[in-house]
Parts: sequence; C-alpha cells; structure tokens
Amino acid sequence: MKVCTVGLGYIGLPTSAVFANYGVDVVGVDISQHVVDKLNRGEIHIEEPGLGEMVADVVAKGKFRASLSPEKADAFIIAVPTPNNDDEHKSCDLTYVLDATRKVLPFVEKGNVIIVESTIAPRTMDDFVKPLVEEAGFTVGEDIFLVHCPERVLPGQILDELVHNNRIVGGITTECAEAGARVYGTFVEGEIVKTDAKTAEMSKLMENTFRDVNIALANELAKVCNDLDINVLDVIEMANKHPRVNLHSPGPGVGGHCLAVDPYFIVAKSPDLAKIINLSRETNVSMPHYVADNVQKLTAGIEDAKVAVFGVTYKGNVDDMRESPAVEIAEILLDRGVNISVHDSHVEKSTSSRFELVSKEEALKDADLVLVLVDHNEFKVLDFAELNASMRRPMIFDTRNIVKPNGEDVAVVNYGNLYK
Ligand code: SAJ
Repeated sequence: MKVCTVGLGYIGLPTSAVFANYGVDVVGVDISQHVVDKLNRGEIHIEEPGLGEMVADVVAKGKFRASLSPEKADAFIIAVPTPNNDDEHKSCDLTYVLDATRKVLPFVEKGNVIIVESTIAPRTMDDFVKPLVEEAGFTVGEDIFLVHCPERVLPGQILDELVHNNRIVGGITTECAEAGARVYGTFVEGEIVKTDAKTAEMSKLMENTFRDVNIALANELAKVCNDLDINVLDVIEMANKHPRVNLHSPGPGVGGHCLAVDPYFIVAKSPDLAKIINLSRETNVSMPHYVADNVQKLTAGIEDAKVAVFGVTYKGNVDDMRESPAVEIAEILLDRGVNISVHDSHVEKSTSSRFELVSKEEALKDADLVLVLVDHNEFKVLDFAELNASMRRPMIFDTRNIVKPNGEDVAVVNYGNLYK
C-alpha cells in the first residue's frame, strides 16, 4: 500500500511515520520547503517523544519521503489545521481542508480512499467535501471511498496512542467505512469502530468538549472556593473519591489546538442550543485574567515587582504555544505594566512578538514571584535553594498544583491556599 498524507504537523507527521514503520510506502506533503527539507534529512521540526528516532529510521529505510506536491497513492490522508473563523461564534475554517482536497483530487484514481483526519464541524464531509469529490467526476462509495477518521491522540503520547487507541472510521457510505477501516487496520491495535461521517465528526468534537466543560467546572469551582475560603484542591480530592465523580484540574486556562478550538464548531452550528458548551468556553477563557489579577494581588506593595514566568506552552512537556493561556497571561501582565521575565526550555523561540525567552537563571535573578503556568517536569522539582539565592523575595504562584513545599523558606501559593 502507498499512502499520501497532506499536512506534516503534529498529527500528519506521526501518522506518516507510523504507517511507514509498519511497512507502508508514505509520501508526506507540506507547504513548507523548510519542513520538507528537514524531514528528508531525517530530522523533525516538532517535539514529540520517540518521533525523531522513528522518522530518522523510516527515512533511512526509504519508506517515508516528504514533498511539496501530492503523488498517486492508494489512500490520501488529510491532516491540516482547522482554525476558528473570525466570526461571531468562531465557526470552523475549512479553507485548508478544502484546499488540500482540491490539491489531491488530480492524483486520485478509482478505488482510492480519501480520509480527512482534521477535526471538522458537524456535517462537513456530507455538505462540503463530498460535493468536491463528486464535482471531480467520482461516485462516492462506488469508485472513491470517502471517510472521516478523526485523530484522537494526546500530544506527548502520540506514537503509543496512534497504535493503541480505538479509532472511529466514519464513511459517507458503508463501503467507505469498510475501505477506511482496512487502511487503519495496518497498524491500529485498538478497536476500529465503523460509523457514518457525521456521527464521527460529532463524536470527535464531543470528546474534546466533554473535557473542556469538565475543566470549566473545575475552574469555576476554584473561583467559588477561593471566594468562600475553601481549599479547592482538597474538595476535588474528596469528591473524586466517589466512584462516579471525576472533577478535572483547575489551571491557568485551556489551550492547545483542540479543546480551545473545537467546542466552538458545535456552538457555531447551533448557537441557540449549545449553551453549556459556550458558557464553559467563556469560563475557561476568563482564567488568564483571573491569574493576572491574583499575580497583582500577590505582588501588591512591592515596588517594581519582577515576575519570573515559568512556561509558555499550552501544557507540560510539549513545545506547542498554540492558544496557550500562558502566552495570554504574559501579555496581560505586560499590558498592565508588570515587569516579567519569561522562561521555557522546551521552546526555541517565542511565537509572541511581545516577549523573548530567557534562561532560568536570568528569569529568577532578583524576581519577587515565580509564576508557574505549565506543568513541565522540571518545574515539579524546582531547586528551592536556588530560588532562595537568586530571588529578591522567594515566592511561587503555582497555577498547576505541581510544586510541593519542601521546608525551605519559599512560600508556595496555589489554587488551594490562594484565599489565605
Ligand atoms: N487542562 C486543564 N485541566 C485538566 C486537563 C487539562 O487545565 O484537568 C488543560 C491543559 O493544560 C491544556 C488543555 O487543557 O491547556 C488541553 O490539554 P489536554 O491534555 O486536555 O488535551 P490536548 O489538547 O493536548 O489533546 C486533546 C485530547 N482530547 C481528549 O483528551 C478528549 C486528545 O486525545 C485529542 O486527540 C486532542 O485533544 C485533539 O487533537 O483533538
């Protein structure tokens, strides 16, 4: 089998690498010459455990190549971004998906499978992608098999989850779903569940929405407990001892290209009905301001207080700054005239034009507060003696509840004791 993937980002590249690792011939297409050249040298442009080694290996074996243009293949997999449109309800911008579909169609032949992995608004396959394929002269379900197979892998664990997670394969027809399932049968060890395209679209969106709504509940609870002088972290621990309760963790906000984006796709389709989903987004979007307000409370009275911001990615142990609440918090603090110094060793270069990244030592020097915004492993084991020696006033505001007090003279504030 030969597979042509379009989009070599956080999903397209690992997917290509895993297919190639299972003996499939893969050509991966991207619009960036830089990315294509780098991959063809066997190097990668994103951080993901194990991916560098796998790509180097499949390139060396000649099973994977990157290219600027598609080629004939048995299956085409589209894994390009679907950002929010800049409209009232932040609807799903299908430009890249539809462009990618148009781009592969000249190379498609009877019997091929076209798979969209990008997260898309409900009904996109039926209402937008299928008509494009039909305009090209194909009969979907007879001579072309069209499928939505949403990616569901967790950044940081992508290579393992690609193989072991269950996979939803939503076909435009039953024959399409069968054909899609055969493609993923190459390497998926989880269950391959066949359904129709619109059920697959909505299921994927609801997985991320479920998580977003639950995090919103935890964030709202943190605010309420803070107001009522109750330790929210203890409350969550107690409540989660119930066998059917699973409150998520409050934090500085919800980021990344999934939870902070996808729920709006549902809201935009049914704004009058999707009320909890919309309110949850509002709650999570409010968290960066809540954090900034509390930073200012904690540093009130200190002249020209310096805040060492630890972490700018959207979550721990990744290099991805997309929709990161940490970036927003840093920018809000800058807007309010707070003196900040930002450190994150997972990121080579800040994607914000408002601040540069500095070393840990430089960030800590004469700082009055360390603001932990990301649960990177190294922040879980901060050297308190170093903080004591470098900072003007050793204090930590840990928005992720990862820093454990260790007896040194460093005050640790988190959502559990913020009210004190
Ligand atoms: N977060 C919290 N509190 C929590 C859990 C997460 O504040 O209790 C924050 C994180 O810090 C981060 C954001 O939520 O800012 C999202 O992180 P995440 O780890 O929940 O998820 P993603 O965006 O890395 O990946 C999600 C996953 N979806 C689900 O778990 C339902 C993944 O399986 C999907 O494949 C991915 O979205 C996607 O691409 O859609």
